[in-house]
Amino acid sequence: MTSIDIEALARALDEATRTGAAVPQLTTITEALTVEQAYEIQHAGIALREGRGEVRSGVKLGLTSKAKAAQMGVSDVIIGTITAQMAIPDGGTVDISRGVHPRVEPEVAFRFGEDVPTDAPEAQVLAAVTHVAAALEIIDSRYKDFKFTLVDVVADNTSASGYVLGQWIPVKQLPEGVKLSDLAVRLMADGEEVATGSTGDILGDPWQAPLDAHRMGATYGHRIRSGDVLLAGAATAAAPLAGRAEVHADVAELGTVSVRVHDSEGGAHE
Ligand code: OOG
Ligand code: MG
Repeated sequence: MTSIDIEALARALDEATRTGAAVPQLTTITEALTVEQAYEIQHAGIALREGRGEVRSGVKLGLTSKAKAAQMGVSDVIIGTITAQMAIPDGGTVDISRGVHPRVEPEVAFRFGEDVPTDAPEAQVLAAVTHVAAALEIIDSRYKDFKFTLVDVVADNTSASGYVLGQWIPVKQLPEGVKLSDLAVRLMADGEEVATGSTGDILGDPWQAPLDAHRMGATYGHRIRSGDVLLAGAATAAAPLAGRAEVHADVAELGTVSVRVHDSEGGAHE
């Protein structure tokens, strides 16, 4: 058995995240890499960020929509960690100059109001969710051509790069009859409709996301704490950000969330 240098692989991905220079897929170098080792690499990468002062803000799920899984050729839900430094205020600006090939996706986000123990029953997980919002996630695979296996993308912290949260709505204040499982979603870029879908495309129902995050997190070492944000997953395929100036998502009943795009180095993206 070949030994795998978890720290070295985490450092290589971390370097790519900071410079915008893509790295080869880990699985082309280390074929035998397991999902468990990939999550260890992911956690080691987060530790590097924390060493630079970043603060964990929650978790995200990926590959939760059929369109997305098909786009990436991967078919299992994955979990990653987000930090407060990845957050961009609603209407704020994202600088994509250090991105490899950043993309944006319309999502639904949840917020937890209490810690959730790993052995909590489903009802307790759901009861811990206090708020919901429309969100944009910015993803950016550190691998060349945005190509990866499940193991690769797990090690790469599920391509997490940035996120924008719309107005938080207390779950208890959602109008009666509003079902999160069936809200229209539209992704707009510079006045052009680039994708449409439904919140039902997120795991069939976004309310499945807290349960999956809890289950996956218990297995792979992601705790859910009070105040955590959960990015539930994309409702449509992702759209490239390069060359765009303004992007927003409209989610029926939840509202609009927007971001301006700035490329301070003039667009040397793949
Ligand atoms: C993996 C991350 C996918 C989502 O919402 O499905 C993701 C990728 O496509 O690079 O964040
Ligand atoms: Mg996403």
